[in-house]
Amino acid sequence: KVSWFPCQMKDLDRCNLLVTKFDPNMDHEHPGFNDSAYRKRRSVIAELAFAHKQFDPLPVVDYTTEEVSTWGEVYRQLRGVYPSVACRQFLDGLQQLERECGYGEQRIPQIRDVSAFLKGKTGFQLRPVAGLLSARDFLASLAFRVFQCTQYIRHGSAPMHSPEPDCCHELLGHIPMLADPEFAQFSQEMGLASLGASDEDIEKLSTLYWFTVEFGLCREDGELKAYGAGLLSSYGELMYALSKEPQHKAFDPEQTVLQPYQDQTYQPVYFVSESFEDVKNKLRNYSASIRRPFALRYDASTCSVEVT
Ligand code: H2B
Ligand code: FE
Repeated sequence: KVSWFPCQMKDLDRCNLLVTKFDPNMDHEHPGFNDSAYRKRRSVIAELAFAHKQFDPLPVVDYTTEEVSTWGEVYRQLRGVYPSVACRQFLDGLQQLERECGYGEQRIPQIRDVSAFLKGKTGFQLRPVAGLLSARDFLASLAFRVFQCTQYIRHGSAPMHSPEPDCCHELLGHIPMLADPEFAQFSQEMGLASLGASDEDIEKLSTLYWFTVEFGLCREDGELKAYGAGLLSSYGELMYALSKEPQHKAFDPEQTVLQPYQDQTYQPVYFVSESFEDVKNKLRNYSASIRRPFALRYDASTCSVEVT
């Protein structure tokens, strides 16, 4: 039996299953667990996401001085090391965001502005989400070039690490990459491959996503660089990933899907790609090997999926 999947953009309103694993209200280890003001603020921002419907204007958050200061701290530290550790496509994207979209230490960019920017670059757009989404719902949105984006910020006591995605992770880690056409293309292809896939195949796609989009490394003129958003938004893991400590393996989907992944601490293994072209082709071949009882076609003029 094939599970339900979205065929049009407005169907994404149903792709809202949250995973409460790292939620500050449920997880005793969360740095905000004992801070009632933080938890209250989180529910206000979560409400904005719950109330959002596709095609509504994206919500604007009036960030507090404290939130902006956490952002500034994260931005300053990471920005300082990007030129030597981030891949070229990331640096290009970030520079454009700084020039055209108000990125900087002084303010937290609004997803409304960022979404308009991305739409003009690669057709990707944002949609607010209240927290960590199920892999199936998250991947399904990518099929429509929609990136589900959290708007809250991590707790001020732990600026260098967040157990769950937050606006630093999305805006600094993911958005610059989504401004790259090649990267946008393979992100959408992973999304399309996920529609109607079995639970086992969703698990495999989610592992691939993890080791590429979240924690991927690549070679650039012989040097190791980061392109994964989980790395580019965590100073500690970024430095560790590029050091001699972890194992570095060549990216190969057949092998990568079998690698168990770590969401509690740093990865013991990272996968290195030669180029985005290479990742795109390998993912495309991998997706073609996923067996489904039907075929799909994406119609870019209507942003809808046809089942054939
Ligand atoms: N949810 C949210 N809100 N942001 C993500 O980056 C994210 C997610 N990533 N759910 C997904 C899961 C990813 O780790 C894969 C597809 O499981
Ligand atoms: Fe992410």
